[in-house]
Amino acid sequence: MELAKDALVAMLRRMLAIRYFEQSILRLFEQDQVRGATHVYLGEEAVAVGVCTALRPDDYISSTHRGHGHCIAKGGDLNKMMAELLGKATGYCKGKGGSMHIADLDLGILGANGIVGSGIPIAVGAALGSTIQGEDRVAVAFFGDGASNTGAFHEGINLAAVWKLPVVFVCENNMYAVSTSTRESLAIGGVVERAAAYGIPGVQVDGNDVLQVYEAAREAVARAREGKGPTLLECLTYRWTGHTVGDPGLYRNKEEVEAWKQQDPILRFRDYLIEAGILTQEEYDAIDGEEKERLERAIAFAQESPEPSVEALLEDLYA
Ligand SMILES: Cc1ncc(C[n+]2csc(CCOP(=O)(O)OP(=O)(O)O)c2C)c(N)n1
Ligand SMILES: [Mg+2]
Repeated sequence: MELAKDALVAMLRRMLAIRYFEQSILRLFEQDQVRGATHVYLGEEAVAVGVCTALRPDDYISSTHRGHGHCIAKGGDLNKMMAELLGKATGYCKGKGGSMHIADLDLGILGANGIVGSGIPIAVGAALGSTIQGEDRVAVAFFGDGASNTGAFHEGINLAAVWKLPVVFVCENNMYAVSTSTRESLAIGGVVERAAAYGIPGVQVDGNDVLQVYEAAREAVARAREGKGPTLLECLTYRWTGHTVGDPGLYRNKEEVEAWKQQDPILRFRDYLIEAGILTQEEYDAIDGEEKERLERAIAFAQESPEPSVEALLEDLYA
């Protein structure tokens, strides 16, 4: 399906927002303004944006420890996200959760998650709930190549396949799980091959090509919504930085990292938009500038926000 210019620009904006959000996090972390462990999504922007563009606002996503991109792509509030990362009372979790606990149920964002693989059964549960309630909401589970080796993946995907639940399993294969290359953790050609074991379609795409991701996600979402069951979508991509902020990534060589940076998903999309005559360089620059400014405003909002009060420490406790 051809996307209108507005939709393409919205995709570009979200990819830029993710890029500037993550770059700011690296900087703010160094300045001790970001608290707690944080994993950034630089280089993987096309996956979250391509997939979320294929979703309705009331569809669900479950996320991972590397969740900022998913949240922004599904429409998350940059101010509340930034405030959460800076530990401020105006943040998504009132400054008490940090990067890996951001959720926005009104937007169908079921939450980032520090337990590798655990977003998968959460998405399957949301899809089951949607089905039981007679709704046609689809759930997307974002997860990594590493997560595809957990029990939660196999249990979740099998149940969804058997019950034909409206789930799209989106594997973000960024080639590493911390320092372990997929060369050492997969005995097959790709995570996608596992789809056959569950009797569902498996599709592998260039995860740095936002339109290719979108097109594959659109088909998988349509199939799920029609009651035909889940799809496993493997997006090949690469994380530009270390596993966590602060990891020098000594297990990868510079040439490999540089080669992937040449496949920058934002610059590739920009070049496409300009070459196809959809945007001029001037329009691109204006959009780029606006997204940079939006991010600066989010940082200012977070920095000017109050710390949580000492009394708030005992609020929102469920155990
Ligand atoms: C159940 C569980 N096991 C191990 C960890 C430690 N851990 C955190 S992230 C990670 C690697 C995840 O790799 P992948 O799923 O490929 O996601 P990526 O970090 O590449 O986005 C591991 C092993 C964890 N958080 N939870
Ligand atoms: Mg990985």
